[in-house]
Amino acid sequence: MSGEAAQRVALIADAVTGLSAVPKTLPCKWLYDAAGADLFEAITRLPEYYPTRTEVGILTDQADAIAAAIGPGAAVVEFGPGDGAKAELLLAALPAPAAYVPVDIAPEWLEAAASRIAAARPGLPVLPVVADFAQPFALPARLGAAPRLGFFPGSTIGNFEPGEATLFLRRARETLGRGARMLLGADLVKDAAVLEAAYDDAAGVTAGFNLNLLRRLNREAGADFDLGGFRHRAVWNAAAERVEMHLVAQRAQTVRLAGREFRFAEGETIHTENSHKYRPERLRGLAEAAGWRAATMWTDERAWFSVWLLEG
Ligand code: AVI
Repeated sequence: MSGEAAQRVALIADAVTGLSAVPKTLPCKWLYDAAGADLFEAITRLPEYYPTRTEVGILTDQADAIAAAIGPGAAVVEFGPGDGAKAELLLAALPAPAAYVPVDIAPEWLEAAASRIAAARPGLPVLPVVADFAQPFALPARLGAAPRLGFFPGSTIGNFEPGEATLFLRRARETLGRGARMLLGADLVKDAAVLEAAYDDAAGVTAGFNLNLLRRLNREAGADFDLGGFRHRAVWNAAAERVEMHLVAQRAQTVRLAGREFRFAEGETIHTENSHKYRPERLRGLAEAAGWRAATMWTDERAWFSVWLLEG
């Protein structure tokens, strides 16, 4: 089976399971088809979406302190590199990095980061690895004994459930090996209005990103969602300390997918994403439960975002 066909089978299986559940849910990883990836890119530039520019601000303002803490000769292993922009910033700050290893399951996404870093840092070995970074994977033998630095920016950790986040950090520690370190970006708990605006922007880009999931199901899973029949909702769940994205049925309706019928009552939702926000002590506990020591946390002047150096 081709990679694309296997993806489609997995998407249909997840959709059937998720739409049969009570309450209905769909895994957020399916938000990122080509259109979804472009929409996410647009989200990172929105005035309301503070995480990207705040994290970039920390990586820029604290570059000297981060570089001093990490030291020379690090092999930077980035989990899900996107366009590689943050790695470019980090690699420019670090003294004599040994190599850059972007890791992603989608080879076409690795290409963007790999070529960006190859152009920005000629002479630096760029060694892409195609793998599901949430699972253990093998690092290129060419890294030799270079000290490993995992890099997981963007608060993507927040899209995992806390138990999954601990599991991810534990596996990353195994993959990186003894003595490795990890630079981790995590969004912090803050005012609900700031959080909800970041996930429900005035221009409607996040709404488009969420609804694109239904478009994808229509195209790749043969579903017949009426996109006008659903509306985007972002809500801060204070008890669980997470922003939730939902698609809310605007009227009672029935949707067909993979030969089945899924009924929606008016107001019923499909829960499409959780974006967990952390308090520093909670994040520290999570890292420690995964076997890391949370050595240093850098933040911005509003304490909206955190960048952590974890030691193995
Ligand atoms: C990729 N991830 C860290 C984003 C977030 O903030 O949770 C995804 C996102 N969803 C809506 N806006 C951005």
